[in-house]
This record gives sequence, structure tokens and C-alpha cells, in this order.
Amino acid sequence: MKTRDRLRIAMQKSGRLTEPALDLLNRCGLSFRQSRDKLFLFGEGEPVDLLLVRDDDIPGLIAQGVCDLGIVGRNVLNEFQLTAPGLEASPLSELRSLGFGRCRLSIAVPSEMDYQGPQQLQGQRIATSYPGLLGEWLRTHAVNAGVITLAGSVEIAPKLGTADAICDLVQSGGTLVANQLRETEVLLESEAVLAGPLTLPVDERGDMLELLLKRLDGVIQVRESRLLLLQTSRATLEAVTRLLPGGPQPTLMPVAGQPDQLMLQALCAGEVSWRQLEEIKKAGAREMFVLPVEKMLA
Ligand code: PRT
Ligand code: ZN
Repeated sequence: MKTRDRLRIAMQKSGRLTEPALDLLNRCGLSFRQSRDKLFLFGEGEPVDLLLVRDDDIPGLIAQGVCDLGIVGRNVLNEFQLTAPGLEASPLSELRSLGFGRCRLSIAVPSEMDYQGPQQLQGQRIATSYPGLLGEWLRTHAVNAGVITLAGSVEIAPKLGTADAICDLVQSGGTLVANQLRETEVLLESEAVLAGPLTLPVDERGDMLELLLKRLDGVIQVRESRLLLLQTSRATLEAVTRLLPGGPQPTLMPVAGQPDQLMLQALCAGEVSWRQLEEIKKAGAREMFVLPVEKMLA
């Protein structure tokens, strides 16, 4: 294949991952010119172009070298790695997990079934769009079950009588409940990932890729960071500090006119939950604020 000097990223044309993937790339300083066919978006500024495709095609496009990178669900990537023929030639790897498109691949059985464990699936028919991942799980648990591969509408198979259980993606669990199904086993925790070849190119594309990974790390770190501001008295400072979610040492500032009070500022590595806030308040903090971080340069 002719070598390219521009990096090419495959992503979902239209679906759950499209908006968050574009947003992430924009935050990395990439912008794209809309083309008429909307399948190929030419990168402005940086030499990085986008190919918009069905998510299921993304791992294959990377394996074939048509694209250098792809943004795709771990479920799709792992299924491809288990089922694609002749993959040994160009194995893929998960370069980064991206923190959106979270869901899990689970086995669900009819709600009324008294499920005791994997052995109960012995001899049952399980409908799925993920025969590779399901097959691997069944082998690991020494369960001999029939795998019925369906392209979609997996959740109605038990009602139609074409399967006894299903193995499908679950997010809120609403679809399962609506179909009188109950989640019993989680096979895979999934989210969108940046997929690429196991060996990265060692040319201009490789340099651009390295730069992109660095920016991505910065964007992900900032996106997950929160700035926590609160007031505490000197007496409760130690108890409050002990409860702060992980991160670098907090900064302390005096409060004008109240020598006993301190203003505390802490950068937290992830979400700060209501429960954590309530605990910190109980320890003596007040006037608490949790702020998102826009940009960070250490
Ligand atoms: O056209 P194309 O093939 O590109 O799109 P698609 O229809 O195959 O994919 P799409 O857009 O539905 O999903 C893309 C990716 O989003 C998936 O591969 C997952 O990695 C991720 N994702 C996250 C999900 C869900 N959450 C999800 N809830 N993909 C599908 N679902 C479906 C699930 O299959 C089930 O039907 O939503 C239903 C369950 O949702 P809850 O909330 O009712 O549990
Ligand atoms: Zn798909």
C-alpha cells in the first residue's frame, strides 16, 4: 500500500460514539473541513483526517492499514480480535480508554428464572451479537451452550422463543426490564477506546500520533479533574484534609477577618460525589464548591 504522510482516524459515522468522539478530537486541537460525502473529513491545521464509518468496520480498517487509529467500543474491538480471520498479520491494541460510551456486555435470563450460576446455562440457547466474547466466556466457565448469532434485536429473542437467554450490551438496564429479563453475568466492562496497530508507524505519522496521544492524555486528565473549594477552621483542618479525594496537596489560604478560618483549594483526580461532600462537611467544612477544570498547565 502507498504510504501516507497524514494520520487517518476511523470513527463512527452516526451513533452513540459520534458526538463525544468528535468533541474529544476538537479538544485535542483537531478540526475538520466538512466534505460533501461526509465519509472523509479533511483535517485543517494538523495533518490528521477522519474516516466516518460503521463502528463494526473500524477494527478491520486499522488491521488492513486503511486507517492508523480508530475510536470504537472495547466490545467491538475485542470481538474483532476474537473472530476476525487472519488477524495474526496485524494485531490491534487498545492505546487509551476514553471514558465515554460506557456499558457492559452481560448475560441476561428471563426474570422469573431462578439463576444460580453459569452451570445453569448448560444446554441453553443464548442469543447474541457477540459470539466471540460469549464463546470465550462459555469456554472459561466450561459451559456447553448453543450460541445464536443475531445482528440486532437480541433482547426479544427469549420472548419469541428463539433463545433461552441473551448476551447483549447493557447501560441503564431499562431495555432488559422492558423485556422481562434480568442481568446475571457481566462478561466485559466496555467504553470507547482509541485502537491502533500493535506496532506504531515510525515516520511522520508516528510523530503526529505521539503528539496526539500526549494531547489526549492532557484532555482526559483535565476532563476528569475537579477543583474543590471549601472553608474550614484550623481545628477541623486535619479531619477535613484526611477525607479529600486523591490529588496533589491542597493549597491553604487565610480568610480575611477570621484568623481561625482557612480557605482550602484541592485538585481532585475524578468526580466528587454528594456522599463525599457530605462526609467532608460532617468533618467540619462549609461553603463547599466543586468546579470543573477547563484547562491545566502544570
Ligand atoms: O451504525 P453502527 O453500526 O455504527 O452503530 P451501532 O448501532 O452498531 O452502534 P451504537 O451507536 O448503538 O453503539 C455504539 C457503541 O456504543 C457500542 O458498540 C458500545 O460500545 C456503546 N454503547 C454504550 C452502547 C450502549 N451504551 C447501549 N446501551 N451500545 C448499545 N447499547 C444498546 C444495547 O445494545 C441495548 O439494546 O442499548 C440497549 C441497552 O441500553 P439500556 O440503557 O436500556 O441498558
Ligand atoms: Zn455497529
